[in-house]
Amino acid sequence: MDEKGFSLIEILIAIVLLTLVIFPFMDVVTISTKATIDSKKRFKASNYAKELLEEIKLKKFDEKDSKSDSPNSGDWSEIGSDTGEDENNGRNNDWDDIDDYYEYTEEGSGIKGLEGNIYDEKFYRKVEVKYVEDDSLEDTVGKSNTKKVIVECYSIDKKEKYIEIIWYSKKSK
Ligand SMILES: [Ca+2]
Ligand SMILES: [Ca+2]
Repeated sequence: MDEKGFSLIEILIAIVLLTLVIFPFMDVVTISTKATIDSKKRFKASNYAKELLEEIKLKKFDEKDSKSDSPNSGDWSEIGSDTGEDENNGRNNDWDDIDDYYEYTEEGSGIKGLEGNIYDEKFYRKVEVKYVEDDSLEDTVGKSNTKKVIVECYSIDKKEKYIEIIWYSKKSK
């Protein structure tokens, strides 16, 4: 055997050792790459959800909420968009109060801008709006001076919910 070269056994041992060293490392790389992609997606999703909530926050508490009259809880409108208000005209054109966003969904389309233009097909948002008890914030069947708004953002490929933001809008009598 040539003392200066490597024997077949030595080469085989070297390959086995390299494999043992490299493979776990590759796993780590794969996992951390996945984690990075995931956290980037989560970051995007949370921004989309916040963006929509900020839009909702700019709206009136209720359809009947105006400066000219001062309605109390019994006079508030039913949850949902109101007569003549069509989402297809763009959220910003027709929707003027918080609960117009009731059951809003971008599932099947993707993130939509104010005028209905789709700008990210990898995510979608959903909104729920309901009256809750003013003090306990528990769900209520009647009307109250508090509305609960839930904005969620999902990834379209995995149907996974990335974020859910809850906001309570309170209207003093
Ligand atoms: Ca409205
Ligand atoms: Ca409404």
